[in-house]
Amino acid sequence: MIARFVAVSNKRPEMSKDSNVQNEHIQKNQVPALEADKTLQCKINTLANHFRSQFNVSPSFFVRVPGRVNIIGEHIDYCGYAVCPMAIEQFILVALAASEKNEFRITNLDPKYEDYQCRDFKGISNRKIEDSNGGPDWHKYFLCGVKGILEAIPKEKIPSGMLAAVWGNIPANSGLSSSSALVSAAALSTVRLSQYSISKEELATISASAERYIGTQGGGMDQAIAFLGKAGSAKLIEFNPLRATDITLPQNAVFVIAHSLVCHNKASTSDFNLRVAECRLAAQMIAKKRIVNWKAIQKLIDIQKRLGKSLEDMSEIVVMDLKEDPYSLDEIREVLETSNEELATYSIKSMFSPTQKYKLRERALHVYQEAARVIAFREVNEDTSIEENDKFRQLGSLMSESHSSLSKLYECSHPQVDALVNAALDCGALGARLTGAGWGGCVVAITTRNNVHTFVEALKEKFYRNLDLGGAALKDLVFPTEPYQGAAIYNF
Ligand code: ADP
Ligand code: NG1
Repeated sequence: MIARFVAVSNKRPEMSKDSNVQNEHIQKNQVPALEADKTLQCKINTLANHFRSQFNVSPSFFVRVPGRVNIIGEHIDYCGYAVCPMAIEQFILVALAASEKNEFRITNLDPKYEDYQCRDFKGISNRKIEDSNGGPDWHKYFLCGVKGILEAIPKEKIPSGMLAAVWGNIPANSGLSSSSALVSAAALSTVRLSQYSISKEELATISASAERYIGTQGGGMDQAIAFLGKAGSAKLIEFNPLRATDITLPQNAVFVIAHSLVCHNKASTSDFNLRVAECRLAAQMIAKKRIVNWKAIQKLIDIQKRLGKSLEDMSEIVVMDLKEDPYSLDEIREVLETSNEELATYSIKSMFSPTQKYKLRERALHVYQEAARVIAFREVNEDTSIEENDKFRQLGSLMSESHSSLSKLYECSHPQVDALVNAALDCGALGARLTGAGWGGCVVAITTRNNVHTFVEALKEKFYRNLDLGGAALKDLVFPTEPYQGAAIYNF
């Protein structure tokens, strides 16, 4: 159970300087309650009308949680390494009210997402959120967030029931973190209904664990930036403990998001979990070779710390300790001197075919080199002695190298994503890479403020001209983005 750190009292305490500082700290750590601007208010009103039409009562508050674009540091959060995302303007909005009955009812403004209800709201904490073929139903992501909070708060704080209406404009299955925005919004909605106080960091951590109920073993990047995102600033997100530090990007830098027109639902295939398992196995195989208790090693960062080596040293160790060819399960069992049962408990943790091959060397090399690129990206940004043109060139190269590694070593790109990255570079981007889990989805490109318009128009012409856009507007497929505010609550 998590600690409650805001004591509710009717009596206003005497304020010392110290308690002022403490209160400021507590407020900084809480999800803010904000006033909606005109555009958001419009959406709030539309969602409120839908809510009333479904539930015959008015919502009592709204939560808004943004998607994110990851600028650099892909597929390394679950290995323990820092990443560099920023929250984006697109978001999930939820309208909420408590229900006096022990029920859960959820509806979506978009009719393609079917309404769902169940009787036992309180029982969600004990429910298994099972997977289904072809990807989970949308309401299951919401249930993950609810379940995460119901497990974390005291029993007496559990709300009687919940009525919720959802709307969102983060392109789904596209690497911009629509699923985590939905899970995090559900967690925030539940905690706000319970009137229990939980810091942004704790909410991020609970939401990250809760999303694993859907079946994918992600890191905590998406939920962290959803809560800790800040307008005007990309963040370096570090784990264990979770920390978010501002990254000051060059003032003239603009990041453009472009959709490859290929969608991929992470939870509908084993691709994502296979990468997580390969990284864990790579770390354990290195541990075994270097006489470290392999069962105590879960992440590539664990073995790096245990050996006390630099990231560059780790790349060399990977090449020395792991063979080039993929490993079979038999070979892994032999090296680790273990059984299938132990592998299922300590290493693989998902169901894969017995004939599955594991590409340990390539995956581990990507992770250590990508972690080093994140450090370099931050250092280039902070280095005031680098002239602006050179800074752009270096940042762009790091992003493009990241893509090449994701495509070749991590094999999580897609031919259409590679084509989009190349088109972006041909149209004058200084660097471009896939963002998010991959196997489709979006790319992020870096350009300058002066060139952004020309770049976007050129890319529309070069990449999208002869493609079937499936009814989407070009402005929603390729657009510049700015770092946006993290999650917020809006009273009604
Ligand atoms: P992403 O990379 O966007 O996080 P995922 O494949 O992990 O993509 O998850 C996307 C899933 O999240 C969708 O298939 C859908 O179930 C859910 N989702 C996303 N946006 C919405 C929305 N606006 N309303 C309801 N469900 C949504
Ligand atoms: P997407 O699918 O883009 O939201 C996923 C993981 C992240 C991270 C990235 C790859 C979840 C919820 N998200 O993001 O933690 O591992 O892939 O960098 O699993």
